[in-house]
Amino acid sequence: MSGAAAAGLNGWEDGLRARHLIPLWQVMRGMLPSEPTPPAVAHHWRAADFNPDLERAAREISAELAERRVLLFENPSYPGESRITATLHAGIQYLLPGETAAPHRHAQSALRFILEGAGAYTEVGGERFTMAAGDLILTPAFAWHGHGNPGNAAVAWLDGLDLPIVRLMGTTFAEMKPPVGGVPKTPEGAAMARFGSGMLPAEPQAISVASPRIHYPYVQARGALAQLAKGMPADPVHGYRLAYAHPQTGGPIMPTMAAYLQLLPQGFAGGFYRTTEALVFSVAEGEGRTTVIGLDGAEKTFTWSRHDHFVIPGWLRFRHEANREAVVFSFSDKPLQHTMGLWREVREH
Ligand code: GTQ
Ligand code: FE2
Repeated sequence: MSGAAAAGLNGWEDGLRARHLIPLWQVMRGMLPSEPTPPAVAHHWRAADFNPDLERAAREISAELAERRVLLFENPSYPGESRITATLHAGIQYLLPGETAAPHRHAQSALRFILEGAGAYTEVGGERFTMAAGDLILTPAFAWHGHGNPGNAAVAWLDGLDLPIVRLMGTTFAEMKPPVGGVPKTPEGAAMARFGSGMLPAEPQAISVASPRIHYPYVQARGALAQLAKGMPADPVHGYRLAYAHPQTGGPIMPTMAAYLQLLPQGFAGGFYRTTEALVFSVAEGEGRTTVIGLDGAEKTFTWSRHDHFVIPGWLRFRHEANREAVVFSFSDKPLQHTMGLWREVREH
């Protein structure tokens, strides 16, 4: 093509842009890389680093004023975007004895993995769920929820929300004031009795997209892992890993987020692995390290212990090792990927 013709073409193409028309042939290669190139990076937040900041937040910011006293984990690749990966929001919520966080509801789904302190509660859809360390408690989309700590020790938990997904779809609705007369109450223990014993209501039930069980106590999940670790072979990548399940479907607990609890036996040296799902990890017990290989081939090793958090964006290679027996909680965006036919994994060992 002659220079003059190219210039004419460029002039026309620039003109198109000014009229909000984009020539796909200029941008298509960038839209269709041969494999995922996540903008997010792997990152590690040490409990020893952020714990003093939670305490300072507790001194300086009342839970009432804050509505939710949360320190968010923001991915270094997304400054100002309050997200830990492209799709997920994560942070530590902290509540002092006697504090409450008023009920509200929103389109976003949430999960809470309890780190510290017992006796606090979350109220979901009018039912109270009492927290113990290591429990998982869900807040399905649009369920009324508030938190309270009537105990005598501070409580902290990991919040995981699908906020960036809902933001992307432009479907955020929220109500910050409960209806007059309050949210209708259900007695404590009802959800567990109906959905959490391995039995289900015998009469036909509508199946909600989120698990109606809501509460997954640590004693049960941890006990199952301990039992498996006594005699079953460990998975070469994940050690002993169980997924929290929707009791009626056997599928993930929520339409956008899956969650797992895994035990890595002492001396475990996992094989390298990658998956399209982005994973946020919370260390419940023990010590170990996770090695991640970035897109640029650079290797990072996170040496972690209890209450540390780290994120592995999708499609980065990683492996876990444990010096001492470790139990690690994680959550991800797998269900949405699975629904869209996008989820993949590769085991490299
Ligand atoms: O506890 O209701 O981390 O609404 C972000 C938004 C927690 C909550 C978060 C929320 C909450
Ligand atoms: Fe909320």
